[in-house]
Amino acid sequence: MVDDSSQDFKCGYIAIIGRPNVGKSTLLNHILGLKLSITSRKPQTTRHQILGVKTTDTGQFIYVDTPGIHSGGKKAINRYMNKAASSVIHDVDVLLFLVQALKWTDEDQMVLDKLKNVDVPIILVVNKIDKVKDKDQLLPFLEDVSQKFTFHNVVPLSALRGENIETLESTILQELPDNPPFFGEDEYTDRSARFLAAEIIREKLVRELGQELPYQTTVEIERYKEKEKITEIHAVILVEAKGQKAIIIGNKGTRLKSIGTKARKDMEKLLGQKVFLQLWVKVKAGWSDNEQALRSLGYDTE
Ligand SMILES: Nc1nc2c(ncn2[C@@H]2O[C@H](COP(=O)(O)OP(=O)(O)OP(=O)(O)O)[C@@H](O)[C@H]2O)c(=O)[nH]1
Ligand SMILES: [Mg+2]
Repeated sequence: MVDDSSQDFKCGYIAIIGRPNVGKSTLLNHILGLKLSITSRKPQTTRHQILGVKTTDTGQFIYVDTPGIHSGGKKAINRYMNKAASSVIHDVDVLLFLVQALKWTDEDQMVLDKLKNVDVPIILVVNKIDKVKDKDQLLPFLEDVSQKFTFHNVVPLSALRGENIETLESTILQELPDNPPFFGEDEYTDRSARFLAAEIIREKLVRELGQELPYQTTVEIERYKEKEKITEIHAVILVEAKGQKAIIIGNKGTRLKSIGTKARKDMEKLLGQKVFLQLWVKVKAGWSDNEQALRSLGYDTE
């Protein structure tokens, strides 16, 4: 008998777009059921495009998490992040435009203006509905935002609590083209374990540090060696100035130690293996506003 099961199979790319902090990475992690993309309460957490692949019986969803599109911030790193987000807009099959319930800002409008002349179906995802105390306010907001553009669909949900996410996934499936799967069944990202390890450290930094400092740090993996029973990782946290180094190290090294312990635990969960993590802090002045330095640190600025 001929196996024609692949005929009904759908596969395509879905970009998750929006201003910083609306919950793009949280949504991706919830859909995948694992912590792939780093998240925090602070805006501008995600810096790179990252693919998250979910395969079901009926389709393969290739999500692209992106950095929050933002105004202000004139450094090379800001340009890099905005470009990393904007560059995928034309190259996907579906766009998820994330906003926060009851909160429409100038940056949301800026993102929508970018999306308006794109020939890709756009699903408006209204996130964080769990924060809406008075549910009567939700409907007028949904009506109001629906007027702003002819969206293919409007889906209110909570990425954090996992409310209404199945509705979103079935809405997306309808928009995906007929294709065989592009990725293997057990593949869930295009990123290396080395990249993910650096991101985990950056998440702990962003979560641990005050408002400004996270933007001035990046992480470089100097050694990544998989041994039989343990993975050995040496990482350097790069900062812009000497004072920042002292803040990260903390009193008697306590802050760096806590960052290292938390990062190591997450890495062990992700890799399913013991990790030996060594962390250093180094000053590399001006890295965030220097295209060449960014490139050497693995930011693809082309
Ligand atoms: N209450 C609530 N909080 C949420 C929800 N989704 C995300 N958050 C929180 O919002 C904050 C930002 O989430 P992220 O997923 O990092 O947001 P992002 O859009 O990826 O942000 P950038 O990477 O900076 O662009 C985190 O503190 C999340 O826990 C939600 O549905 N409800
Ligand atoms: Mg993010």
